[in-house]
Amino acid sequence: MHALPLRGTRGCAYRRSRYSSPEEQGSEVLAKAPRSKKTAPKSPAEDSEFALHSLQDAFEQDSRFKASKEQLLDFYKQMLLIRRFEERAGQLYGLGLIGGFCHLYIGQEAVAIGLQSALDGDKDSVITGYRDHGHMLAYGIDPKVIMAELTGREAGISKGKGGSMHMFSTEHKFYGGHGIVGAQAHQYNDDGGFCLAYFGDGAANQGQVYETMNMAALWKLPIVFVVENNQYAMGTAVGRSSAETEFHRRGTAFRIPGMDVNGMDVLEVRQAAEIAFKHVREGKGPVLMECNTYRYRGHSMSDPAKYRTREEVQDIREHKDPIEAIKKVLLENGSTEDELKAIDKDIRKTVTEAADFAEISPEPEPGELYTDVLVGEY
Ligand SMILES: Cc1ncc(C[n+]2csc(CCOP(=O)(O)OP(=O)(O)O)c2C)c(N)n1
Ligand SMILES: [Mg+2]
Repeated sequence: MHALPLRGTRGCAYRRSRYSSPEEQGSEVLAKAPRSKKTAPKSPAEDSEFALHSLQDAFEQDSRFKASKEQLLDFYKQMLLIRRFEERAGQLYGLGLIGGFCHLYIGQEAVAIGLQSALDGDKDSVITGYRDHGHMLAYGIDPKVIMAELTGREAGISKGKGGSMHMFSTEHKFYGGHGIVGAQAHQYNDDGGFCLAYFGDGAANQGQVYETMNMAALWKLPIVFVVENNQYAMGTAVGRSSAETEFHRRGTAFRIPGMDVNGMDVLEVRQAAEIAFKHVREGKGPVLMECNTYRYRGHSMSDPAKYRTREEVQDIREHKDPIEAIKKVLLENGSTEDELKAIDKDIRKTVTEAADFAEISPEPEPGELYTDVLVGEY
């Protein structure tokens, strides 16, 4: 069986060498480069106070978000909506109602919900790869519109032209839904917001990711890079494709602080979001966050996932499932099984309505092929 690290809960493994704080490095460095905290360094290279582990240290001191009962319920509902939506999407694909590719987000729900629940919807933007249904649902967008997109209908969020892989909502500052993995960085608009740029463990091995990190750090761009490490890139396990499987360390060369997060725990992800988002909002430059998670289904609907054992998946489902984890917290906080069952029933109804809507909605007119292909501004 492939040894799954599913890290994020272990102690901080950063080496405190030349990137340690001046206090840690001793008086020699202190004498060389005392810097007033008020003066922003011209470039990251001049920042003698840079510490790769700085955010991780703060995170590990208090790594779980203190959610109110209402917030806990909200996280549960949103994660369950993604789960039930994706299960239904899988069925619709099986029935031939979804054409093209279809990549499900089952197992990874805590990542999108933990992070996006901390965004400022008026300012912050999101960009991601093709495994994007969950990120769209995290905005609270009507599931009908998303399901209609999957089935290529006019009522879909990209008017049926994007399908599963290319969903956009400029209204929500959600810029995709991209097939070319790893090219998901976003330029600074000087609007006070920041960009959450998701990519996978496989995408993280491409050169342009590091070109992007270099420029983002040099220009101190407000961006949080999130590696959704779901342990596989198509059929290749991380350990077989990545020389450095601790993706949060990969910003070291650019002086981008890293965070190692348990992506199966929505409260941890949300707490990490609080710390990382504060950092970028304060103009301190990019953060590289690794969320350790797992996808239960194959890479796409056409992948039988023969490269791993059923036991491996079952083990994660039984012991690490993000929805079961939040359910446990809710039950400990006074929710009842009946209450949670009623929520599930409601969500199933919403998803059935979305699927019915998608099935009966008309397809776009052929003329739609020529609209929104090139945009003047966005
Ligand atoms: C630039 C580029 N190279 C290769 C591909 C083919 N491809 C599609 S998905 C994928 C694996 C991506 O894995 P990962 O980044 O871990 O994302 P996950 O599917 O696990 O969410 C590859 C190599 C592509 N779409 N774009
Ligand atoms: Mg992956």
